Parts: sequence; C-alpha cells; structure tokens
Amino acid sequence: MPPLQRGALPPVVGFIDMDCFYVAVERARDPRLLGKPCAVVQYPTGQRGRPDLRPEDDRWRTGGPMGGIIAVSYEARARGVTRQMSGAEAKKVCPEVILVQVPTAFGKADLQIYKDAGDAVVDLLASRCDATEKRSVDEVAIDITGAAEHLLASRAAAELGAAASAATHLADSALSVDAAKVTRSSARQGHDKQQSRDTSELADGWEEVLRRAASDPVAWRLIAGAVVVKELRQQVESTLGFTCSGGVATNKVLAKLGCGLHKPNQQTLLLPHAAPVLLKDLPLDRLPGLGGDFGQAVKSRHFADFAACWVVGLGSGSLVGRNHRYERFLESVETC
Ligand code: DCP
Repeated sequence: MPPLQRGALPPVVGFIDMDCFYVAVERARDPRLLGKPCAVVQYPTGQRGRPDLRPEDDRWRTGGPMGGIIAVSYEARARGVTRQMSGAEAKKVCPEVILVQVPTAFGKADLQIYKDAGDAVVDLLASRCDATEKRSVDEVAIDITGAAEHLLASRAAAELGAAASAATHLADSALSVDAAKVTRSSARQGHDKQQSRDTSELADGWEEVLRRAASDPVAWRLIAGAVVVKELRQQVESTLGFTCSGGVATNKVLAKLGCGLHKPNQQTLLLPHAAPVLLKDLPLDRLPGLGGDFGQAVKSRHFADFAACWVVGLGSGSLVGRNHRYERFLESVETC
C-alpha cells in the first residue's frame, strides 16, 4: 500500500441515501409491512375537523379518500405504483398495496416520526465520521477521511480490497454506465438496471482497480472509504432497521451521484478516473441543482454535451456548508 500523506490528498467523502425512507420508518414500527408492496400517503384533503391520527393509531387506509402517495416500497414500484399517483390510483394498478397514512396533529401532517428517524441515522453516522451534513430528511453527506485512514493503518490491503470489492459497484462498470443513462425521474420509480446485484457484475473491473490502486494513494483511500461506508450501512440496518444506499468519491456531488446509481441497499465507488466515463452520457437532471426546468434550459442552451470534466474539477469542495464553486457555476450559466 502506498504511504499516506495526510492533508495532501483529497478527502474521502461518502453519501448515504435511505431507501424508500418513510416506508422504512413505518416498517420499523410495524413489521407486518415488511416485504409487502406498500406506500405512505399524505393525509387526504378534508382531514380538518376529523380526529388526529397519532403515530401509534391504526393508520392503514382501506377505504374512503386515500390521499396522495409520497413514498413507495420497492415491492410496490415493481408492480407499477409511483409517487405521482393518488392512493386510489395505486390500488387500481396494485390492489394488494397497503397504504399507510402519515400521522396528523391539529389537522395537519405530523412528520415528526420521520424527522426523528432521520436524526437517529445522522447521530449514528456521526460516531465514526469527521463531519456530517444532512442534505434532506433522508440524505447525509459524510466526511470519512479519518475513518478510511484508520482502516488503511489497521487492516491488511488484501482484506480491504476483498471487503470493498465484494460490496461495491464501480461507477464506470458497464452496469453503472447503463444505470447512469436513466433520467432522475425514472430512476426514482425503480427499474431493473438499478436493482441488479449479480456478484459477477460487481466484480467487473475490480481486479484492475486493485492492481492500479497499489501505486495510487487517492484510490486506496477511497477503497478504504468504501469499506467504511459498507460497515456504516450495516450498522444503520442492525441498529435502526433501515437499509440505505451509499456512494464514495472525493467530493459530495460525485458521492451523491454514485449513491443514486444502484439502489436499494447497494453502494457505488466513484474513483477519479471513472468520473469522465460516467458523466459522458449522464442526463443532466441527475446532478444536484440541475433537475427540473432549469436543468433542461441549461442543457439545451449551454451543454448539449455536458462538461463532465468541469464537475470532476470541483475537487474537494467543502463538505460542511455550501459548495460555493458549484453554486457559482449554476449562477453563471443561469445568467448567460
Ligand atoms: N417525500 C415527501 N414528498 C415528496 C418526496 C419525498 O414527503 N414529494 C418524503 C418521503 C420519502 C422521503 O421524503 O420517503 C425521502 O424522499 P426520497 O426522494 O429520498 O425518496 P425515498 O427515500 O422514498 O425513495 P428512494 O429509495 O428512491 O430514495
């Protein structure tokens, strides 16, 4: 293993995204939902004046107005249920789907159980990370440079390589590049490319990566980071009962991008040399800040062929706080 040069190398950044999070929270509270097609629905309009539904009440909706869907289990996604549907529409495409309504307080949705669960995840991650940055109710960027360096100093290289390669997709594997071509909206609905976990596909490219990493300290630290993320994900599942997906890279934009390639309950390593390959055909809406109409306008007016290397050049960025360089880029294209 090459010698470590603390401070001279880019950080090791992880990204954690919980799988179908509100559903997972409901499943941890009610194991009858495990393995079943189910979805969480927002409270239906006209709820005011009705008694509140506390978290501990029976919140399954079997009739009447069913509200709109805000989270869908992967089992229900496989049967055609999507977040754009109303509960009634979901029942039509998948009659066996179980709909759980969010709790209410004072006639309004009460999201406290989901917020508490997200905070519990951050607290657990913080125990082994240099810094954590909550990006949404169920997404966390983590600086795991110290934990990766600790593993490099305390475990044999062969052991780390074996652990990382057994659990981690490479972002430039054929499977990942294929997954990257899917737009954000279809990725969210779940598709077969996301869910393939064939171990021979996981092994694709790893032998070469490990051989090259022997003389590449940046790559070695990221490989150790993949082991850290694998262990953290296992800890989250065994302690809190939630599965999550993970990404590892040298900055949070790329770590998030890697994280979204393979869900649920999988993880992806984005080594620096893999970024241009991955970003070449990436739909712009997969990058943070470039989803929706703005991303479309940027693409059509400025980047028919998106400048992937620019994103790689974000470098380390700051993990905690805002990534000013990326934001300046977004502002500059907006005003072009
Ligand atoms: N959420 C919401 N309203 C939306 C979108 C999401 O209330 N319009 C809530 C429910 C989700 C949670 O936020 O469970 C996290 O949203 P994500 O977009 O991360 O999606 P999921 O975690 O549900 O699924 P995935 O496994 O695809 O990340």
